[in-house]
Amino acid sequence: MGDVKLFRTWSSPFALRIVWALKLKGIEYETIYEDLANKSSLLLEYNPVYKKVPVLLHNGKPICESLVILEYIDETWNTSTRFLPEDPLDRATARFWAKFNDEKVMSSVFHAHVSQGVEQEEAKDVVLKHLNIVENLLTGKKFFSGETFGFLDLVFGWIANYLELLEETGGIQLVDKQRFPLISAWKENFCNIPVIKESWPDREKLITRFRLRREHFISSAEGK
Ligand SMILES: N[C@@H](CCC(=O)N[C@@H](CS)C(=O)NCC(=O)O)C(=O)O
Repeated sequence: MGDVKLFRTWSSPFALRIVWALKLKGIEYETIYEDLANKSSLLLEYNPVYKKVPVLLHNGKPICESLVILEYIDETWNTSTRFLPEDPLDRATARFWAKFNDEKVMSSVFHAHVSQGVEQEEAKDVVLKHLNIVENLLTGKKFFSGETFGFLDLVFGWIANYLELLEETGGIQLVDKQRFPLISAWKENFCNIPVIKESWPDREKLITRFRLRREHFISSAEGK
């Protein structure tokens, strides 16, 4: 199916979705690691609008935005297991929840991670409200789409690892087994998949990165 290249960073949770998808589909690809402090001219050429990773290059043609890339991979390499369901209503529903994850869940967690005091308490309430919605989505299911792994597991996958590191480095407690039993059970099922298990970035490196992220945001807010 041609030449596949992935522009990513070692830590991006959005890029990790694509790594998982490519590996699960058994697609050979080359990785190009970007330094976001000094973006390559190729990244700027291939993603001139957002200038972000991930970018997938397939036979020289760029595809940007992780959710778009996931769908592209699923449609292009469609002989093996499909990520998205066949039924149009189920597909639309999956896209709705993917958007909810990216626009609401992730952004509320990132905000709680870099805030302090009352602002952090308020931010935490917003995260918990979103996580309750995610918890309900998992009612009666092993994975987000049912018995088998699918598109939404790739989308919500960051919760299985990044979330606890953001909690640890942000001084907040969000997910525990009592409050979120279904997310906790899903997390275990998800992390047991070999491709997922083998692809997480180095834990200590991520902790250092998240500590720096929090310090950076707090000191810039204090400098205002
Ligand atoms: N909506 C984008 C988000 C990607 C994103 O935020 N990537 C970050 C790395 S985690 C990035 O490249 N940031 C560079 C920048 O903001 O300049 C997607 O789903 O692909």
